[in-house]
Amino acid sequence: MPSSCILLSTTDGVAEVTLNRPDKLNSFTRAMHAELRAALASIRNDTSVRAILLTGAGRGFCAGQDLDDVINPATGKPGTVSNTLLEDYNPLIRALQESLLPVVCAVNGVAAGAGANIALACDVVLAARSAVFLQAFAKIGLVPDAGGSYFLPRLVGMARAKGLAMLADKLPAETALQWGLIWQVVDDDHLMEEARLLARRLATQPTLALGLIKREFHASCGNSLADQLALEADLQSTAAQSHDYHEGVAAFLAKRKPVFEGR
Ligand code: T3D
Repeated sequence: MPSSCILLSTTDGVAEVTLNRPDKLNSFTRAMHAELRAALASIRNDTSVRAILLTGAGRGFCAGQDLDDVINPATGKPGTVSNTLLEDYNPLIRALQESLLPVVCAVNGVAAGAGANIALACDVVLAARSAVFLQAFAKIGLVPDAGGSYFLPRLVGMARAKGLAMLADKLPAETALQWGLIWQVVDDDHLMEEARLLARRLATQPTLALGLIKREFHASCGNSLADQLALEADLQSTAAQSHDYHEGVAAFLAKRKPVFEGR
């Protein structure tokens, strides 16, 4: 039986997805993309799941595209990249961003090329203290993809985004935190424990509202203030119809902890 490139397990409302090609630093082949798509589809169909945790097996998080997998056997040279971008990476980045669930990423080691940008597409990114982020593209004559040219300027500003992409130097996790690229740095030995705690906490929150928060913030990057205010009013009226809003107010008034059901 072929070994699985993606591991999926669900506990306490959290679907933990592990990129699992540790010998190749979890770099992506097309087969691995297909497995990840299937895992995300099964998460979408599982109503018990209220948060996703993405991480990597072994010493790396993800080294981006598997550079062996791009070689056309007939020519011995890299083939066209557009298929894998249009059919694999772009849908993956959109699936992470458009998921109605909060997506936590535990960057357990190097995150390079598309691997770095997959992490940035998640909602809350924790990194091991030893992890590094690397926009490796320019080192092999490519440009940032998998959303890198979208996320980087928005997260760290144009000057740092250009420096990261053009120089393709390793950015240590601590600097990534200082620059606002990620949420938290955790000692290596405690990364998964902290990430699971955080994901489990998110899984007990008002899931519908968290999904709407994602929509609000993602739209804000391209909206005028007037459009954003209108969107807030629209999404707030949806949130206000939820069970969890009624529960939140009732719990506050009764001075007790709310029990959110995610609907
Ligand atoms: O289709 C398209 O091309 C378009 C899509 C593009 C998206 C992209 O992501 S382009 C960017 C691709 N990624 C890279 O260029 C990163 C390549 N990797 C590295 O630069 C280094 O491996 C790292 C800086 C990430 C880590 O370095 P280090 O010294 O810690 O590890 P290593 O020894 O280089 O790697 C360990 C093993 O993983 C090694 O295999 P081996 O020799 O033990 O059998 C290495 O070849 C393998 N590996 C690492 N990255 C990749 C890879 N194998 C295939 N593809 C990789 N990307």
